[in-house]
Amino acid sequence: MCGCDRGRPAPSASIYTLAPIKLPASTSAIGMEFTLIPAGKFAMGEGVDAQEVTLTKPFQMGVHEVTQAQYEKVMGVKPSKNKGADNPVENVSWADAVMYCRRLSHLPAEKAAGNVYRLPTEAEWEYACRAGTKTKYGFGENDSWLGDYAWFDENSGYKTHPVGIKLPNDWGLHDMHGNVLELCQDWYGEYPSGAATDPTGPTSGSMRVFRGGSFGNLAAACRSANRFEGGSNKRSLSIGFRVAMSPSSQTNNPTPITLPESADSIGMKFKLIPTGTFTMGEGDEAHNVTLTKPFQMGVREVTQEQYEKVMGVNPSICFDPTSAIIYGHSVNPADSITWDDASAFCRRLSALPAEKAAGNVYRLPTEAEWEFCCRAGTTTDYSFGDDRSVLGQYAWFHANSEKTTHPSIEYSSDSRKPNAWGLYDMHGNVWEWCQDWHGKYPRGSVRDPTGPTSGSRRVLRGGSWGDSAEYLRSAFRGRDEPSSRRYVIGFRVVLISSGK
Ligand SMILES: [Ca+2]
Ligand SMILES: [Ca+2]
Repeated sequence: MCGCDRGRPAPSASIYTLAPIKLPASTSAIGMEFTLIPAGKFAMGEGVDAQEVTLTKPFQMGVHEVTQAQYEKVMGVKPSKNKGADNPVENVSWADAVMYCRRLSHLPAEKAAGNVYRLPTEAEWEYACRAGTKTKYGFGENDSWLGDYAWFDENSGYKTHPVGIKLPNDWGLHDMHGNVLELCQDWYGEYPSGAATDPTGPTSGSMRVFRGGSFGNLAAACRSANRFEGGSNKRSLSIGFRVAMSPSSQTNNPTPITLPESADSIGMKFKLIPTGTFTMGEGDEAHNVTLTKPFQMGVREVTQEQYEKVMGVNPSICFDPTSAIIYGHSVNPADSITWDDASAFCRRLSALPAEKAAGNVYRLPTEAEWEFCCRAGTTTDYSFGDDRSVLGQYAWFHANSEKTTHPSIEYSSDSRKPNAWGLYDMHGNVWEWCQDWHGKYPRGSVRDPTGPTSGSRRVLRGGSWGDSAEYLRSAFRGRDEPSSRRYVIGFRVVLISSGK
């Protein structure tokens, strides 16, 4: 890119920590340009809020905001109000942008290359915007230069303009200031206090982060550190996005969080799940769900041993002779359990003297609780990312199960990996009954949903040892009649306190 320094004084060493550098460039299958952003350390935020942030992994950042042509190529629709093939796409929500990233990642050429597209984290966005600067803008402090770099309220005519007309920053990125506000991956929240490494924002929230200001904002609102917030479904003609890209090998490790753990009188373990808001479902069904009450989620599926202890019978068909020899009983998940059986198990377990004395009440998870726990803060197809090639590390499914369930205990050597909240087999092993009747999701944002008041089938989640990868996705909804008894179906339970 030539002409980068036009209209701007030579940078002084006291303002710039890095001289302009030419970073490696690349292009996606649909012609989107990227620049490789190096790993590094920077001061995020401004004034008293500034925090040292370290980004340990290099990533590719879109050189431009996603254009209307690039959006239409992947999504097949033209939602923008201010039309122009090379103008940034706008009038898209956070949920739309996430779906765009997912579909782009699934294009055959991108999958083959192992490219996973996503929204940048807020830290990545600011790091890329600053491009090594510590100043108000990515080019320095002077408001009067902003017009060379950005479309904002003084020069935009109150509309978007084709991307890439204004000067790029020192890392070659255009329109980081102005044109459209850019969606970030994170929930909006207070920054963590102290230094942070690869921060991804709060684990839950009600608002998403938008950055960089837009054609409609004053200069000051376009600052590198300025934050906007809005709901996941908010659409506006000043909101668009750019995408980041990482190789699939880098996107499989959401940061694990250690939640408080407890055990009950029959040896089941539970994690205390925090309250929070998340985007449930996918595509047109995506909607914000807020869970206002903490609950404890079973770390694993209920085992055959635990089921028999409470119910006196074991209807399971899958049997693991090795575990029976080693442990004296089958520690595989209970299978061939009807919804009615699973509900009866919860009632009987709650009525055991030790459980009553402890004030413990058991029930099936609601569908919303189940998906919240399965996602563990992620927005990807699976709780570990979008890369199906590593599904076998986390789940028993048709490709690795050898047509049976597998032990559901912590000391099993062939246990699959847990999700970031320490929950096992949310994907695969056995389908898990949820409390809800199956039905259409409500529209808009909801709190503590419990599903339709009546129906003919109950919700099943997570897929099983007999299913292909598609059915194991965090958002995939299975369903069956409450009396259905199939050897791919089991359950896990939620524990709440009766308040005693
Ligand atoms: Ca922008
Ligand atoms: Ca499961």
